[in-house]
Amino acid sequence: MSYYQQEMECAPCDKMKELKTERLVRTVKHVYENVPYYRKLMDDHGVRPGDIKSLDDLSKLPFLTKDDLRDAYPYGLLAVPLTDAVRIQSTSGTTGKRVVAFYTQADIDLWDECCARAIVAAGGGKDDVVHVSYGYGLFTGGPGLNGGSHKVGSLTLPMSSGNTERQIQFMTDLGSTILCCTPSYASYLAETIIKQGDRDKIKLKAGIFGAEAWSEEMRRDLEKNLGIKAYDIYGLTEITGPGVSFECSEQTGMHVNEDHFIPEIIDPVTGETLPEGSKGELVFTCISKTAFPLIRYRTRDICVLSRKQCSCGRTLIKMSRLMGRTDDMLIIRGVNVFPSQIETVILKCGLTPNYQIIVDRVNHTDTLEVRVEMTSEMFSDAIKNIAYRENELVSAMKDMLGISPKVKLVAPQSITRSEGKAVRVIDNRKI
Ligand code: DLL
Repeated sequence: MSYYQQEMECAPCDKMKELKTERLVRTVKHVYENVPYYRKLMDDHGVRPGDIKSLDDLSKLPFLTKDDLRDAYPYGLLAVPLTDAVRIQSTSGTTGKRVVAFYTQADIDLWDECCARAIVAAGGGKDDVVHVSYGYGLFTGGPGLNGGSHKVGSLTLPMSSGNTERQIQFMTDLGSTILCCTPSYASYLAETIIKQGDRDKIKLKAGIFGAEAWSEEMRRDLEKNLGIKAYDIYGLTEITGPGVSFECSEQTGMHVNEDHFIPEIIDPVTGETLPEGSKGELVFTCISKTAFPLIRYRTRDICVLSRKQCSCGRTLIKMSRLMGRTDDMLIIRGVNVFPSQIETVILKCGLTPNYQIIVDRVNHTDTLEVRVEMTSEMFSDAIKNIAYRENELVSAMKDMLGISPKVKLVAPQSITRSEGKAVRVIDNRKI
């Protein structure tokens, strides 16, 4: 293994446990002593730093939610003097108060480290040209992968998102080998590369895609269309940004950087900690950060954790591909529907991942409409085929979801492409 931090990535279980315990005990003491918000929360919960002696004691600590972050906005959860913080980043959320996260230089270094692990796991090294098309600025995607790429020693192209023609020009001129962006933007880039006849000019070998839900079918599409191996990467601003977990060559879930972030799975309704292998809400505790170390933060993301041995040699626990969010689950006429299920059906039926889900309420009844773009070949086909394909999609979606949506095939290029996170769902019931 090439990268110096690989030692902890492959650490024996007892060594990792020892490190995590020591860091947990230290972090709990740190927040209790330095953050009045935490002190009150823990006091109200009847728990003192001295009660936390082992990893089993983690469940004694109270949860933290996005509401706490909003209540404490902007400085209420800062655990170091402001003069020690060197950076803020912020969530991409569009509703309510933004959430801001703070970093000391040491926090940035460990974040870079986490992203470096992701790049190395995707086969990156000093000879690579890492093309970062995640947005830069308050969004963590650009700065995170940029820092990781520097740490690995790759040549970094800080492209940010947008200006697709220029992206492709740089990609071909400078021989980008690893593309980092959202899967929806990767899909748009692939579409444009193919349309411009530039497929043979690109030298990409890998993609590091995350920040939004994507399916196995989308992975296969991207791998085929760009001639790459596509790796998932996960993270959230509150915890650090991208690199909380990352995929390796086995591509069966993402290794969590658990020497920095302890994951748990809980029942989202009762808050009870669930055993390994259960599906539930992911909760993280930061154990090595200093400026903004959140304890038992409820992510609202749904997945499964597994310690099954990985062929890559890493012993870091794995989280499955995200199965949705507790808050993006749509309840349509009482049935739970995740946008990712709809995407799976669309791609299985040979269509492109350009779709939109529109939910409404008519006469007190929920309606679900899925607009899917036709491919250009379909568009030039006879109209009767369109009705046939729509019915085919309705029936496949009914099998997957248990309810029948209305499906409308729309003209190619008519659904707005995203350069960052795609907006897939328009829920008019909430307005
Ligand atoms: O999206 C950080 C990031 C940047 C991750 C670049 C990966 C790559 P936020 O804007 O705070 O941070 O959004 C975090 O995005 O709670 C998930 O719901 C979702 N998300 C992140 N990665 C994935 C992924 C960044 N690989 C929220 N698959 C998280 C599915 C993801 N959803």
